[in-house]
Amino acid sequence: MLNRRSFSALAGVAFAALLATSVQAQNVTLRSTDIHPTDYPTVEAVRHMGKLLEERTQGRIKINVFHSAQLGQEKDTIDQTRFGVIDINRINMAPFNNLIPATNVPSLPFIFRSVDHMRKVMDGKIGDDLLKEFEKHDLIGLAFYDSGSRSFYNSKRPINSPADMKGMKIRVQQSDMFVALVSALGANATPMPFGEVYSALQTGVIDGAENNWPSYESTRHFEVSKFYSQTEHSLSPEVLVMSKKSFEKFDAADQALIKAAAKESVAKMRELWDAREKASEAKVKAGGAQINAVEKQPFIDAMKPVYDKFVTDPKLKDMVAAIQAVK
Ligand code: GTR
Repeated sequence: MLNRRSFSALAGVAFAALLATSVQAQNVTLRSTDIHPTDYPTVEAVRHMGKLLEERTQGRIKINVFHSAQLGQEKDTIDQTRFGVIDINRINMAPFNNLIPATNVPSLPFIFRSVDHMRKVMDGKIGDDLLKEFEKHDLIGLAFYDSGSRSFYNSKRPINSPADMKGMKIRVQQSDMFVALVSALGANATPMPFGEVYSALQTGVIDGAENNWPSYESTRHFEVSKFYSQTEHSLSPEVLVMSKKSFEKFDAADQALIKAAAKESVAKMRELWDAREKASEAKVKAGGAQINAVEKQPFIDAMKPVYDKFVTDPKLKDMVAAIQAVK
């Protein structure tokens, strides 16, 4: 006969065993966030990931992408994702810079020689190691997406050398590294959420900002800030992260499916991105943007202090060297 004590001990063991054998998820729709509009390549790529998951789980797992910042501006969505209120977040590396020091490295000015170099680095071991960094912060790093190259644009004049930027008020992402990058050029950095930039440009609160072709175009910033100078100073990639809380609700097989679908969406993203970049460039030109090429070396030299300030940790120094060594 079981006495009361051994009965409750047994019940405890049985309960623990039940918890350990996680039940296969049924009818789950993951909430994913993106600040970009519905037709933007990042939004479409996460939808593609959702389609793959839906097919492979016979409809058990789906993704609903909340585009156009419906769930908030990037910086605000980080904690919501860590807490599991948002399941998936497509976000730039920059808003993570202050929280996760290693994310500064791929955002650094002129760290990549070309888009191909960036893709090779982010697809390889350096990228995989960086994805793991997110786990310490209650997030699962799923994949990196491209973000083209970021250049300065403003409403005053074409920028040909750092001296042309002196005293200009330039909006940056909410990252100390980006503040330092703009300050190194003698301009005044104004960190601000993406969604506030159009009216800040329009009202003259800021003189300019920096971004890639598709963002310059989709936000219509070109209407109020027509000088786009191709400094191409940062290739800061996008990252796709998942809430660890949400991820751990799935069994190992589903977790593997989620990771695989995310990785597979990268190719789709790149295909869409390459086409969108060209289309956006043509659209802003037709819309009156004045584009100028820029000699990069003076900008590379002026931004050197950013490395001195943000790459002090030996691990980050190694990471910079490893990136530079990728051929
Ligand atoms: C875009 C990027 C966004 C965000 C935005 C910004 O290029 O895709 O994730 O970082 O720039 O400047 O805030």
